[in-house]
Amino acid sequence: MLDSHFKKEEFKKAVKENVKMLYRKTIDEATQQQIFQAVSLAVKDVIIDNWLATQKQYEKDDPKIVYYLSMEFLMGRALGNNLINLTAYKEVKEALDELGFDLNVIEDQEPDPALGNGGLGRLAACFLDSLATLGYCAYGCGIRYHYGLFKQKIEDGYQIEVPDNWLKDGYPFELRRPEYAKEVKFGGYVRVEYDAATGRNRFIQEGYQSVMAIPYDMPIVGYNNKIVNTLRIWDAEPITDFRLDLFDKGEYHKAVEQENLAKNIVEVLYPNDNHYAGKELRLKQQYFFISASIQEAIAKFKKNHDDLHDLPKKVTFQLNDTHPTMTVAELMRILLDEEGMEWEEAWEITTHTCAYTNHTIMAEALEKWPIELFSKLLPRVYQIIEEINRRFILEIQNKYPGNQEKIQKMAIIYDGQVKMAHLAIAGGYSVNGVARLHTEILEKQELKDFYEMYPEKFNNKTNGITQRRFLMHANPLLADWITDHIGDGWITNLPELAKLKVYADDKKALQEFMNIKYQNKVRLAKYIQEHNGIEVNPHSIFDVQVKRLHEYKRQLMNILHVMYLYNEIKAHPEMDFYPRTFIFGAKAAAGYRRAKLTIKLINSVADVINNDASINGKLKVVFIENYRVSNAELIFAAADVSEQISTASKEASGTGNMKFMLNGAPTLGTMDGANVEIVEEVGAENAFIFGLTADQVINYENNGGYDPMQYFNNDPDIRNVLMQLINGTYSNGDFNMFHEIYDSLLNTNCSDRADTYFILADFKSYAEAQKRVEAAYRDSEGWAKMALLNTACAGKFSSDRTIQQYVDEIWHLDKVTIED
Ligand code: GLG
Repeated sequence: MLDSHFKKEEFKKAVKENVKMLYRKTIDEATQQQIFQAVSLAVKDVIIDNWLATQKQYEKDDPKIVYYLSMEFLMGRALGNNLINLTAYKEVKEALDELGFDLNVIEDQEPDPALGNGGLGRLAACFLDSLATLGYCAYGCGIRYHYGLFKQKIEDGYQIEVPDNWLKDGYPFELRRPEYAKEVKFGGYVRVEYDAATGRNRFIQEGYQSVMAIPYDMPIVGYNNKIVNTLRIWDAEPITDFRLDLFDKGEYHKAVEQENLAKNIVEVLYPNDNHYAGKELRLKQQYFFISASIQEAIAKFKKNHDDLHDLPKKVTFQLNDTHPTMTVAELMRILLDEEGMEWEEAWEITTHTCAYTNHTIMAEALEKWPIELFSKLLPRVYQIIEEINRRFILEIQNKYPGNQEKIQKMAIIYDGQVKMAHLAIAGGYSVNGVARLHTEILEKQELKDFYEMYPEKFNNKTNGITQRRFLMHANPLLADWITDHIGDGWITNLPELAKLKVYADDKKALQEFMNIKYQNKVRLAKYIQEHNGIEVNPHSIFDVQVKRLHEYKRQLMNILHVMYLYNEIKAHPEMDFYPRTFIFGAKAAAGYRRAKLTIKLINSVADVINNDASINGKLKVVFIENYRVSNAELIFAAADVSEQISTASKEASGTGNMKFMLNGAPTLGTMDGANVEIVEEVGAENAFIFGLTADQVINYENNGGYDPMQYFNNDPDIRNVLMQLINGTYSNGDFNMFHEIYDSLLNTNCSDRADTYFILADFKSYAEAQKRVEAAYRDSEGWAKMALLNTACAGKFSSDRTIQQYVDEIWHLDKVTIED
């Protein structure tokens, strides 16, 4: 494809032309940002041809479409990834070299579109990459937040949130599509009108406010197949055609409100991961993008099909968590009110078109909306949900006559609240978890009643990641080395990595493998030096935990263990200790106090340890500021040890765990989420597993009997570390600074049970697993083998595999190829 689309000289010319057209400058006068814009436009030009061709092919083939509906798409930078998928990366690098520019530096000019928080949003981005690469017709549908996830600054060890104005220089890869604008209505009331012609009631929303949803399209380039799919994110604009002269003074005020509604609605992404805040604006955001997306999907369907009863044959709406669950009611509204269908037929269509993915069992993440808020904002949608609920309760009563408890537990509306997960399950044909263990817990525990009622709806889809970004782009040295040894089939067929197993005993290959790791560590060390001013030793073990900061992920256990190691080194200076660098990266939700205090603790411990000359650099602690997709790529490539230490049962899957594995870092972790399947693939001897099992944790939670104080009383190491939280060791003598953390582990004067996440229960087995890591690392050949086997066994964790399973078992899409 390169030959037909990419000619180096033409490309260089295009860049020069773009600089001239855009900035009235010659290329040597342009800033790096301007070069980035010019290069991106030249790349977009190539993409647009493929984009058009793809749409033509779709029109011709009329394949089934999946709409992946998600409040979050954590895309990361597009330029490098697009070049990789166009198979033009190396050529463009050369072309830019010849012009006197460094592609890496140009890539660094791109803002990191952070329209997501963490795993859920990044999964959506990986899925889009795989859908395009596998040749399936898919649209991502989301929101064009003007401010993505905040940028994190660390000041005096504390997290400071800085707004992320990612659109300030203009984003070259997006395309505004005003011709597809949709009106979305909020508030007002529903007038019921009898229609004599049909003998039915009509429901008309009146006295509402509305906004226009304007789509912006971003191209999603498939790997080397000319397919370009679309991520469609909706912006909001005020309805412009209101005539001020028609408004008397009172209504002028209304018009301004309408304008503000548009401004506010897409302003900012809520910075919560695995936690639901229950804000009205969030509910507005949900309905805004769902209404626009579903209206558009129906309009598109109607363009070339005349019977809406065929919708399930041609369309699936995949709900990424409960955030888009409004889809069920909005689709019903359109079918009933706008298409004039009867309830039964509308319900039949809806329940064969919607499918729901659950991403967490954390109770605080479950969305429940107060009836008053919901019905006021969305009066007609609420009526429909009431009717869905009424019929659903009848169904429960039919199945379990006289069982009031079932109704209490399963109703969609109960106790003054609308329960979005229940609506998603009742209103769709599929419910999936994101790793085998997670799906089992849903079936046996969290969604037990629903599983009993609809076992056929439940299925598992273990998450995956795209190797195009997280190996090819993130780790070019390793990618090339792999291709030299086993060919490049792995780029679109990751299980081919298994061919690397023959090198597990090949000394030369192992040496090369570890040498690449070393070079990646040097690259990261340079980044850390530049960004943190900390010098780290690339010969030390790089032990990494990067992910959102959350108590269940237990960054706290990690740093408490670092404190323990430091105590050991101080107490036994003669002890043989392999140098370690503990690397953290994590954003905490802006309102999550305890998580933010944990960041402060990590930085305070880092301060003390990094400045203690007496330990001869044996221990370093680094907190990487503003962890995000772009620096994640550097970090995964450089990691020796992958910390996946969540309380068993709490991490639904994890995807960072897979990125580390792919880049040759063994997992140090609990039997949680997809760690279970990672260990199954690579073998327990090539991972470091510790801690309570999910069953043990659930058993404590259900039956009680956990007493953290017992560890404090009986274990002097643990006691020492905990006392250091309140004796000023890491707070310049301030006893109070970390008292809350101490209390959270031991005291029940906090609202929740002490040590909710079983840190003290797992501490010793974690420390012991860390000892095994050290011993294993000392055997450099054994370690190299383990690292290489992790890469070789990562084949299962491609999002290509995950998507193929969604296609085979849920979506049933048709494969498309672009004809020349
Ligand atoms: C979740 C979970 C992760 C999961 C991710 C993608 O916490 O364990 O890997 O979604 O399914 N709420 C999340 O970010």
